[in-house]
Amino acid sequence: MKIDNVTLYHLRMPLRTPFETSFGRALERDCLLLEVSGDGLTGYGECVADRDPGYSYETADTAWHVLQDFMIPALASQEISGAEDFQRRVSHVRGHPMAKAGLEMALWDLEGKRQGRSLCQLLGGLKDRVEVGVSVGIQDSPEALLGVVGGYLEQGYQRVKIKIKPGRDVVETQAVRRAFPGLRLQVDANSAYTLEMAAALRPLEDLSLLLIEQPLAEDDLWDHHLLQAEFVTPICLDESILSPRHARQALEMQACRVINIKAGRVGGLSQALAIHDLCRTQGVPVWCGGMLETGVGRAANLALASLPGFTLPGDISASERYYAEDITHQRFTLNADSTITVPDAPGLGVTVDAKAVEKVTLKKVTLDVKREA
Ligand code: NPG
Repeated sequence: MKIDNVTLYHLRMPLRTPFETSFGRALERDCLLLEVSGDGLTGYGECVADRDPGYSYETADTAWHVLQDFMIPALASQEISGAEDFQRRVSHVRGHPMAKAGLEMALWDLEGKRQGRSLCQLLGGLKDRVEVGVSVGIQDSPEALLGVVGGYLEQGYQRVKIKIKPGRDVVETQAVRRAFPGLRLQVDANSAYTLEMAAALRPLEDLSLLLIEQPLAEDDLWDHHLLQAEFVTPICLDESILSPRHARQALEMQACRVINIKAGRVGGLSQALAIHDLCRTQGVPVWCGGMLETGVGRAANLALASLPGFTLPGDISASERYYAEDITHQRFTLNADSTITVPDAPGLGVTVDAKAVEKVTLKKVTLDVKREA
């Protein structure tokens, strides 16, 4: 691939309904859209860094800075041979996995379009539809939560994840379990507990949960190990796993029994693939996490989730669950069996709606990529 230029867009998308997690309540979702031109083609990527550093230290503004000043200049050359070459070029940038992942995604899209192959094919995905679930934010009361969960079940979602935080955990989860005894249910704490506080979560053990996601701090693998040793319910790590190395160490340390894979969090689809492969060899189930992506990132998540090791349903809901107006022409809809169909057109398999992008763009810049002789 020869890259001519990269356009960065900082988008702010209004959410259809507010989304509350243990780190805050969001009415809008920021992200960066990356448009990479080269070889007469255009590839798109989504960088999932948000406005605030709540989920991770990265924000849309830090990603903008690091992309503009360090990563995009590192593309200067005659040829980029693929994701491995890309990772090598940006290896001098410490951290900032979401920024890396956004740019890598655009290169995959470009490469897929060049070869006439879908991202699913490039990654080695096997399924043409993937099982999905819905992630439900913290609600004002257990009654309100039951109403929201019931609504999603009516729409056909067969797996539900509910967000929890200290004081808004056991009663809420018990209420959902009582109302929906056979539901595939899991909870997500987004790092809100300490090991001591997590003792309060013990009653969750009786609720046949699929997993408890990221109860403790992101940099605390060891306490997750101690907690997992006490719990029969599998602990799933999300924020703690920023690289294939972390995944290996977490498994060696028995800090979890399941891993949530998000390409953004781990520095790109190539790194997500490496974590998938590692977990698959060890028989550890993985599933595809979500970051309230637009149609661009959602397409990439569907391709990733089509890999054979993704044996649990992903946080990949239908487009209409998030945005009244998405930035792709394609809308992802839920099939009757709680699956979403994986795009099969070249690259990400979606086309970007320039008018829709314009409406939600806060700022935009086009950066020329220097050609080296
Ligand atoms: O369906 O995309 C989705 C949302 C899934 O709950 C979800 N994502 O902590 O995993 C998470 C959470 C999140 C959303 C994290 C936005 C960061 C930003």
